[in-house]
Amino acid sequence: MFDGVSNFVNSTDRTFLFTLIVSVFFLVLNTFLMLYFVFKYNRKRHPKGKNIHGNVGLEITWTAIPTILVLILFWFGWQGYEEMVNVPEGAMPINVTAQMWKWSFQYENGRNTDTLYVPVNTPIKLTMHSNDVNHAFFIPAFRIKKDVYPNRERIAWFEAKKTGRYPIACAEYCGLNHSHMYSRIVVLDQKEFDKWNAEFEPKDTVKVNQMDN
Ligand SMILES: [Cu+2]
Repeated sequence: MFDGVSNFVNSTDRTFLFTLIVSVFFLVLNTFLMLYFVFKYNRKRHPKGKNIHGNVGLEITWTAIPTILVLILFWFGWQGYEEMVNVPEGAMPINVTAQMWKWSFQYENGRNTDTLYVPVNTPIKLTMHSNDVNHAFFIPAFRIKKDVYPNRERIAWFEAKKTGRYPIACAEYCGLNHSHMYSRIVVLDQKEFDKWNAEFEPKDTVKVNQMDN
């Protein structure tokens, strides 16, 4: 938690932690109250039940507190959503293709890979589509997940903040070998990325095209 591997980690983890704390707090409170009332109002101590008709103060309290909590969660969620859908201008474009059961990535210069290579501290824009069924592109360490469909273009973006290798998974059951649909993202510093990029010669593809003509 809060390791800041991508630009979405801290806001996502903050929302998760807040939800967790609120849930645990009410779980403990409700459990305690339930046991306390079972003990306090059992038949031996209170042989005769009493009818109660409403309590305005209590009703306002148990309406207002959950409403405020839900609105806080909505605010966190909305902020995160806005950040995720607004791709920064000039982000490096990469095409992502999903198919049973692998991911492939295509870069601006035409290079294709099974592993996603990106430079650190650079916004990356993913344009994703599927060749067959529904998949979901998921980088757990980056807190990004997006469904990928065969008939529609899907956009996602992120900015890696630390170099390293992180798993990419498919988060939508897509057939027999869904559980094997893993890949990897390799985040390189700018120098290493440029070196990796220079390994590829787009000329090769140009030659093939010329022959076709
Ligand atoms: Cu899949």
